[in-house]
Amino acid sequence: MPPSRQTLETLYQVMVRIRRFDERTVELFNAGHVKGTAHSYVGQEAVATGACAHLTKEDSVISNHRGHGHCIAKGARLDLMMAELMGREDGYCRGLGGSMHIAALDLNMLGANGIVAAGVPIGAGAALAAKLRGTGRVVLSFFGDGGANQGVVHETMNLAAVWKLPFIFVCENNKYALSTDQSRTTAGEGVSARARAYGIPAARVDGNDLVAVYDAVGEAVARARRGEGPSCVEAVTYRWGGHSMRANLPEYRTKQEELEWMEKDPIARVERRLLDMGGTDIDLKEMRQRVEGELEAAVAYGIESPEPTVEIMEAAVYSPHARVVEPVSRAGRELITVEGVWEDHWMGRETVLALSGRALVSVEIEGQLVGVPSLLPQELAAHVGGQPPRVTSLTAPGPFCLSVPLSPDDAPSGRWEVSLTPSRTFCPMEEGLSGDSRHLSVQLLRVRARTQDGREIVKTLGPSPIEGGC
Ligand SMILES: Cc1ncc(C[n+]2csc(CCOP(=O)(O)OP(=O)(O)O)c2C)c(N)n1
Ligand SMILES: [Mg+2]
Repeated sequence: MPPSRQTLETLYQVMVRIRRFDERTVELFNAGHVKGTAHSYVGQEAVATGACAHLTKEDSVISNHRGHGHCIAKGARLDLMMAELMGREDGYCRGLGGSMHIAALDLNMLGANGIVAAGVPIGAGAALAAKLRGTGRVVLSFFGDGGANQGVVHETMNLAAVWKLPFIFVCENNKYALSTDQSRTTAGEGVSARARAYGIPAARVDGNDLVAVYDAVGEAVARARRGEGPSCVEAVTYRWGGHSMRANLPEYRTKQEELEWMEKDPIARVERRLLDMGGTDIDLKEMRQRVEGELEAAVAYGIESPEPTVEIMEAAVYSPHARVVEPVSRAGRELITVEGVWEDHWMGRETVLALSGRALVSVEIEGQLVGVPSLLPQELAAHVGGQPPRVTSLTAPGPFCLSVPLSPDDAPSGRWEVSLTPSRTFCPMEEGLSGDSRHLSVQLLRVRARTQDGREIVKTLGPSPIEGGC
């Protein structure tokens, strides 16, 4: 059934929100506010809007790299999206994901995804969960014409059909994958023909016509809710901008082609429909102005939001280590995962001091160990000039003072290199540590070098220096 005037007005505003959001994003990207990169959805607004119009909050959507329109159509907040694009703490993913990883789980927006077509099997997993739990929810996955050629799309079509999943494949065929024309990469008649080969009903529609998309996806959603299985909708459309805001690709489309598609502007088409249904230019203007106000507030929200703290970032990078026995390593030792990480960490933190200039007779290094409760003298070895470990005297664990005698043979080139290396592997489990190697480090605080002529050169270092010179 075609949408009513009221529905069309609501959908018109969604389309304008999408367009203005991405037009503003380009400006913010050029001004350095939007981090990483972003892919504009301008030109394709009818697809996300018409498709998501049939979904409830409980239904899921899974997106791809060109995901802003999908998020907005699913009801995402512009301010949280803007903050995310700007890498700010108040963003949907605390500023850690950026444009290509926006997820709004409260809306069952399961995430954008930078891996082409990766959302398709994940979405089918969500559809399988919905089916097994009998929730009556449906899942809709967006992917591009380039994504359609990924193997996972075929695998997913096969299983979705076999298991009759409540799943809708929405392929946005915008004619290009990066700079490559679809005709150069796609055999046969494209994704809808392929879906039919798996017994999945498929429609190829004008993706710049909101009502055509609305009708086709409406049927697909109804079929999924009846328990009859997946459908595929291929929406033929066009992106007005370049592949991404950062992409610097050679010319691959003609100006004429771009202009022809801009004349098929999906928003202008809805405006004409609304005017035919009795709407006025004033109504349209009011709706656009409302969007403008919301957008400006969203931009201000993003700019005012703080950058995520190191604690937020760390918490997203590290996860608790599971005690898993790994196969015997090449060195013939059996390491559990955490030991491997720990050992690797030590190796990565080898600290080198480069001293040059006068002839030195000794160097004393003061520092502190972080994350290691105790250390025996022989466990922290000093190497001088790449020679075998040198016996050193180490006083006190925690803050330590390491004294290294030197001889002229150690630095024939006049450059003295002293590196500190823990000489054994630390097993956090055995030492009663938490198993979290994050805070393990050797920090150097001060170096005192004694010269042959009896002088002392002192260099005070920062809390975690790698190199210091006297
Ligand atoms: C698995 C994988 N291969 C390649 C890329 C690089 N890449 C990013 S976007 C893109 C083109 C995708 O084209 P399409 O699916 O048609 O989506 P569109 O950009 O046209 O919306 C490619 C090849 C990637 N991100 N992931
Ligand atoms: Mg494409």
